[in-house]
Amino acid sequence: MPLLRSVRGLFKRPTTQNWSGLIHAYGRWLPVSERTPVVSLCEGATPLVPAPALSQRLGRGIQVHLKVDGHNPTGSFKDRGMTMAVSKAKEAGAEAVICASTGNTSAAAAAYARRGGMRAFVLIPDGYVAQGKLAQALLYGAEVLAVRGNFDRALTIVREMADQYPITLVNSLNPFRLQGQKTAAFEVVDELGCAPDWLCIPMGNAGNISAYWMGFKEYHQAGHCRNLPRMMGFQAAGSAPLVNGSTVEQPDTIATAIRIGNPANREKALKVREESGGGFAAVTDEEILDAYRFLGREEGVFCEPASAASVAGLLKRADEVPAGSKVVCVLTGNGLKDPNTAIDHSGGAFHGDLNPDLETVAKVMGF
Ligand code: AN7
Repeated sequence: MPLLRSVRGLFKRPTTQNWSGLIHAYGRWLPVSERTPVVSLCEGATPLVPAPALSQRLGRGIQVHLKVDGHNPTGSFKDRGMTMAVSKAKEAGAEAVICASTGNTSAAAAAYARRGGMRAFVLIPDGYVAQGKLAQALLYGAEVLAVRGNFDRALTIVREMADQYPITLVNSLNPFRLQGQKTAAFEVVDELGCAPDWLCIPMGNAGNISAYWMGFKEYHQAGHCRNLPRMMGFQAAGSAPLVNGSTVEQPDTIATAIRIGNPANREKALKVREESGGGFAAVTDEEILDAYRFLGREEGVFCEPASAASVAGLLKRADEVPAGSKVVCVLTGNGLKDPNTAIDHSGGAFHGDLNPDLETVAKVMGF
């Protein structure tokens, strides 16, 4: 049956054959050894999806791809960092991990810590974590501590906790987090065959932009790509300390994942901007929601609001993208994380309370 075999071959994604997580795939680039007990949920190898509608909207031969990191096991890029941080914590004999989180870090920390046989403590800003993320942390078996205060306050507390008690911090201040996250840049280059001209990414604590840049630089140095991207970081206008150049005491945005006023990786991020010739900009909640809906309706991609900031930023700075450029927008988290924002802001057509008969249904459908 040669035909059947060849068709089967066509539908196989070569990169996921025997894929058993990013530490196995990229171990030689990571600070691990044979003694490291790898805690993995087969994270990584996320799709780089072409974005034809977005490319057409930009015009001038610009090609946009979406790095859909919401395909990771807990639905966000945090899994890349957490497989490393938790494996190294286990190697060091840790029995518990702690993080502050706007939601995604807590979900990832909970999943990986429990899989590694450790306890997980997560501090979240009470009332400002999307429903799906809270559900995950609880279901994975973390101890969830919701504090009256924002993320920045929670991070201060967990840093002090990790200083004073035998518990490992797994926020992006933990250097193993960024090591794991840099593999996303490797995957982009492996798939595109080069680095993009522009890399658009949302920023909260600015760990991910720093990790991507580290990955691109390492691959470049090793001769895997000839070019390096301009790193374009985007923040929500109501919480844009890296754009304004100063801490925001009361950060505010619909994109709760990046509702962060005092970024932990501020210095690193400024260095990335300088070294890459990149730029930072703020996007309003309205621009974020426009990009969020556009991705859903025109590309069939459902990301969370914070992730859409990368596309909102690209659209805002579109005039500066050179003709013929390759652009990658990082979609950091899955849209299902935040069903409430989707339902409230989809602009979708919902016809409720209908009589259960053919006539009614046909009428609503316009027949
Ligand atoms: C979907 O989960 O900080 O600039 O505590 O969840 O590396 O902080 C989340 C951050 C972008 C920003 N997109 O990344 C947390 C947390 C999503 C995110 C970011 C986050 P960084």
